[in-house]
Amino acid sequence: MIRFGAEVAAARDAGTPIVALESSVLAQGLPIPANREAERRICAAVRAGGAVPAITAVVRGHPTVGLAGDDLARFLARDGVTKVASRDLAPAMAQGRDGATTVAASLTLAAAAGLEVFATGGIGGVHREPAFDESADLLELARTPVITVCAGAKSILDLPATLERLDTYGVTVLGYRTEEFPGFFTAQTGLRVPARVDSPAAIAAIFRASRALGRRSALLVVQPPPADAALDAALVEHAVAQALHEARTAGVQGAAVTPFLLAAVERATGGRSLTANLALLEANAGLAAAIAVALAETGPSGV
Ligand code: PSU
Ligand code: MN
Repeated sequence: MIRFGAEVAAARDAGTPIVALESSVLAQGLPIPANREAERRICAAVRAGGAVPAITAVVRGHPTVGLAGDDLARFLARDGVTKVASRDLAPAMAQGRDGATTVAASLTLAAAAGLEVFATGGIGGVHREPAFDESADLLELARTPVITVCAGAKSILDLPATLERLDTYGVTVLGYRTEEFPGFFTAQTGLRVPARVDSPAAIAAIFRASRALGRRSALLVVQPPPADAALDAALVEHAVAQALHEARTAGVQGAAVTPFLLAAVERATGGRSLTANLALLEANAGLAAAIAVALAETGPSGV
C-alpha cells in the first residue's frame, strides 16, 4: 500500500539503512525559505551518516515514504498541503489530498514501511494551554516500535507533564550523552531523563531488547540542540510566555496551535529560534543515521 520513492526503494532492495523523516515540519513548522534549507540539511546529514533519507507524506492520497521531486516541491511551497496527524491519515488518503505528516502520522507510515529509525526536531506533547490539548504524537509513540530521535519537546509545552505521560505510556526515553531532558531550543530544563546512553550501538541494543520482549512502543532518543545554536533557557521562557499570550488573544485552536506558537516564538526570539531549529534538525538526522547503521550491523530483530 505504501508508495516508495525511487531512492528508498533501491535502498530497501540493497539493504541500505534508511531513516524516516516527517514532512509537517517542512510544510507547517518552518517558514519559507528556511523549510527548503532544512530539507537539504536533514537529507545531507542522513546521507553523510551512511543512510538514505525517507520523507513521509500523503501524496495526492498515496501514503508515501520517500517524498521527492515535484511532489516535494509542492510541499515546500505549501501549495494546498494540509497538516496530517494520525486521525487525518485515512481521510487524506480517501480524498486524494496532499498531507504533510506530523510525528504521529510519520511513525505510522514508517512502521507500515518496515522502517525502524525516525528523526525529527521536537515531538509534540502535553500543552500548557488550552487544557486537554495533548499531541497525538504521544499515543503513537506508545504503540509504534520505531526509534525516534529528537531534541526533546518544545518549551511551548508542559515538559514535566509530557515526560510523565511518556512514562505512563511506557515509552523508553534515552538521553544521548545527556542526563537532562532537552527543551528543544535549549539544553536546560532541569528535568532528568530516566536513562543515559553514549553510543548508537547502545541504542540499537536497547531497541533489540525491547523488540525481543514483544514491546510495541517507541524508543525516544533525546539529544540537546548543538551548543553553538542553543538558546538560553530564560530567553526561551520569555519568548514562550509572549507566544502563549498571542495565541490566547488570537483564539487559536486545535491543529493550528503548534504552528502558531512556533511562529510566535520565532518572532519573539528575533529569528534565533529558527537557527537553533535548523541546527538541531540536522544533528538529529545525523544521529538517526548512525543508529540505523548500528541496527543494520546487529542484524534484523526477528520480531
Ligand atoms: N515541533 C517542532 N516543529 C514542528 C512540530 C513539532 O519543532 O513542526 C510539528 C511536528 O510535526 C509534530 C507536530 O508532530 O508539530 C505536533 O503537532 P500537534 O501539537 O498538533 O500534535
Ligand atoms: Mn493539539
